[in-house]
Amino acid sequence: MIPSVDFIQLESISSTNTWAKEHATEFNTSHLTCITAKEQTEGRGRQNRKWLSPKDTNLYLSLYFVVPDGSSYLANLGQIMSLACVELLLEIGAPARIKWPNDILVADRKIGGVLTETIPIEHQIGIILGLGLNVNMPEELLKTIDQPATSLHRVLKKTIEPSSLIQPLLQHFIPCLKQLKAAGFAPLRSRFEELLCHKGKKISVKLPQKTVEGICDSITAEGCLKLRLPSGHFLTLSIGEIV
Ligand code: BT5
Repeated sequence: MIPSVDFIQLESISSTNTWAKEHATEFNTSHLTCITAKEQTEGRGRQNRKWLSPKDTNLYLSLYFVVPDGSSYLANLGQIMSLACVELLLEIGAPARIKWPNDILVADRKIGGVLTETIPIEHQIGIILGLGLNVNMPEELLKTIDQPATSLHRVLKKTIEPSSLIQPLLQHFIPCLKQLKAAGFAPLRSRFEELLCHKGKKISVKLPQKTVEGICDSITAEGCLKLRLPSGHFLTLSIGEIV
């Protein structure tokens, strides 16, 4: 069943993920709650990195929903958000790709990122799936980011109203979520792999203790990255950051 969606549109807040966490008990758990803000004063990336979130320029969105305790696909939720976002970007003409596990790039520059957080609730897990997507980010601000970054405005040479992307994003995300819940990541695997920006390329992956190098070979049915090492052996990674 496609869940109903409750929309909450906010002006300026610290972070849509933080706000969703703080208000989670107020949401209808049989629905999907979609929270967006026009500005984030403390937008967050992973490992408490900063997500630049100026007013009235980009999309800052968090989805809140619950899944059963012990669900095996928690690590794939961020991946299907990046998959849905890339499908949306392709639809509107931006040649987007996924940087495993869930960054969104256009022409090797970061255009969006996903932050997945969870909260325990009785017999269930509350999921907060945050997406930041640069829509009309000014060039001066893009330059202040400490890695190559881009925006839809730069790629498509036009201004887009960020809120106009919410419905089309959900139209891609909801069927992916439905499929993930019903059959796991396996049916989504090949499309996800097809959209990788590094497939077949030499990459370095930063792990908690060390960095490994190899060829980005494929994605497993669980969404892990299969790396072909210089020795010819394969290493399957469930976490890590391509650097
Ligand atoms: C991410 O983290 O890519 C996840 C970003 C998620 C942001 C959304 S916005 C809605 C929701 N509410 C939140 O508070 N967060 C979520 P990570 O992979 O750690 O990337 C962070 C890094 O990306 C930073 O260290 C910068 O290098 C770069 N960065 C920061 N702001 C950026 C921006 N607007 N566009 C592109 N890159 C950016």
